[in-house]
Amino acid sequence: SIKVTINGIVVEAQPDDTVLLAAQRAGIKIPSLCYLKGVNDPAACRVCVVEAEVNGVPMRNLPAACVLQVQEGMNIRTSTGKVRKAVRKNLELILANHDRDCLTCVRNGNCELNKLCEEFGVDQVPYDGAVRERHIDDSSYSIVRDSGKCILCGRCISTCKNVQGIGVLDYTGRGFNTRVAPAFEYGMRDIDCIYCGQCIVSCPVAALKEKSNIDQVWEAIDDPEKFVVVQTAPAVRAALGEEFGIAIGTAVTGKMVAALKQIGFDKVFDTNFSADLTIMEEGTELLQRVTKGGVLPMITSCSPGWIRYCELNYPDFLENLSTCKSPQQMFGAVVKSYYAETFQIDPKKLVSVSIMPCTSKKTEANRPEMEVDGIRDVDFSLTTRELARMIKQAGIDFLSLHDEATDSVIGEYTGAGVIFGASGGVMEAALRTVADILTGEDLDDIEYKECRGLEGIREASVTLPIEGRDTEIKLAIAHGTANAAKLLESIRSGEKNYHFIEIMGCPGGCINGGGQPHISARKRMELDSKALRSAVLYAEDARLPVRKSHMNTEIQKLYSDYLSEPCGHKSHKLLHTHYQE
Ligand code: HC1
Ligand code: SF4
Repeated sequence: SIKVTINGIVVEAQPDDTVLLAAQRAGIKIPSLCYLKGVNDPAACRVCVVEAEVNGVPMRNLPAACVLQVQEGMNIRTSTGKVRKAVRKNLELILANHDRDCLTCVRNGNCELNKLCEEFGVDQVPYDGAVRERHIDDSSYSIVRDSGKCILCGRCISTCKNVQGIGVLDYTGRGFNTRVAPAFEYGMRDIDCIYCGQCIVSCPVAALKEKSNIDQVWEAIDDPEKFVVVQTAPAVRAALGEEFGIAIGTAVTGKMVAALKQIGFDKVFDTNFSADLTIMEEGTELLQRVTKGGVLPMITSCSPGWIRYCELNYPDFLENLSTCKSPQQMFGAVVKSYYAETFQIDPKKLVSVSIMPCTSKKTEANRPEMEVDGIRDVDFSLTTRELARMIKQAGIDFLSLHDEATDSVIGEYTGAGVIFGASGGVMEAALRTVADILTGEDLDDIEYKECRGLEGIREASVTLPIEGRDTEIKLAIAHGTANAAKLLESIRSGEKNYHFIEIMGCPGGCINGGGQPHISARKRMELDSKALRSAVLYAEDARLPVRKSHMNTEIQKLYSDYLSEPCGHKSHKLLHTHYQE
């Protein structure tokens, strides 16, 4: 290791550390806006400048700590008058070309620029010239891009290109008029964006945000003619609390249900229920494909970002996709058929709302094929962040809420449904059911640990008795579309073959979806939010009395009273879909 001195403290650093990282390990915070751990280090914002000398010789200018490599004998000062003045000046320059309507900004309260301006005492913007032309693109169902808020840090560009392997955003224009935009300034609707929202969660300001549907949902709740039901995705409970100051990695399931009831939803359900339903359908589909010579590997179809990625980039794999709709859509279809019939509610008066950790779910809910006999499965899909805003608008004191439970007859769920929200969870949930069905037993060994973790691509195999013969079933899991591409290439080339694959569009799965609460770049250096949020779901699974989808009694009743059997005629009409080339 290398010894450097930072603000008089001797710090042990690794040879390839930057000064920013070495300082962070020593508990010294250096401000920064463009740096994002593991994603972006372009020295674009120049807010992380420091004074540096090596063996007593001062370095020229003020180097940026995010790209400055540590050297033996380096002496760094992070808060001299010269540094503070430079930081303030750079912040002022950023503000000069930034829309400053902070009071009406969706990031008010968690804007990283605002926070630094406060910390550095920026109390005026002395540059009063022309500002960049503002362009707001709300052409897609999912994402709004506002060039007036953009500070050109490049975090979204790097995330889209490097993390997701997509690259639809880039710098365009020159000098003062530089902007971040899709090529030829196309609208977000018209490009190969998969609406994953990873660019939103990496944005330090409000240049990227979800397209909000809060107002339509309030309107439906206020309308006495409407019966408004809500479902919450598995991953929401693992992160919603963060919006109310609760530590990352804390479950708020019961409070979330209580808040939804106070907001005024007529019934509160859980997407975990339809995650269990998905396992019944998808598990059956897998067994049919394996025994009847269907297309293999079968690939999961719950993640709409992944589905769009596949449609746009790997159409030769469309036959491999499970025909199952996602749990979000299955839930909507069941609410407007089975539930409506059971309680004799006119499906036209039913409004089905979902709370998702995802921005792509908004686009999925609006896909033309996501309806049955002209009735939409899901009318409005909100992000976790939007739900937090509704809770605040309703004046609910979230922290003091008492836990409440979901409504019946489509509200029960098992541990298998809960873990859908973490990468590998759908695979593990499916194995629990498929193994029981094939062995005819109620197996105790249900924690498939090889499915868990955050490695980008994971492989596993299980041996199961299929048609009287012990058969090895080969499995793979990928999360984040860059990893999905790698996995698909290895299958295309013939290097690998599998029976069953889980792919989620976002790195880490839904717990790290593009609709989840923002985590500042600084926080991301300190903790692993993906691991912490995933742990919430695995802990909830372990606590639940029933942990296998086929043992969900309300799912059993749904089949006996209504659907008859998995992958039967009614299921195909309500719960399965097709894909677009
Ligand atoms: Fe997901 Fe899914 S797990 S896709 O990540 O299959 O969004 O949480 O709701 O639909 O269940 C998201 C999460 C979610 C679906 C389920
Ligand atoms: Fe790229 Fe995803 Fe953002 Fe679209 S939503 S621009 S694919 S990161």
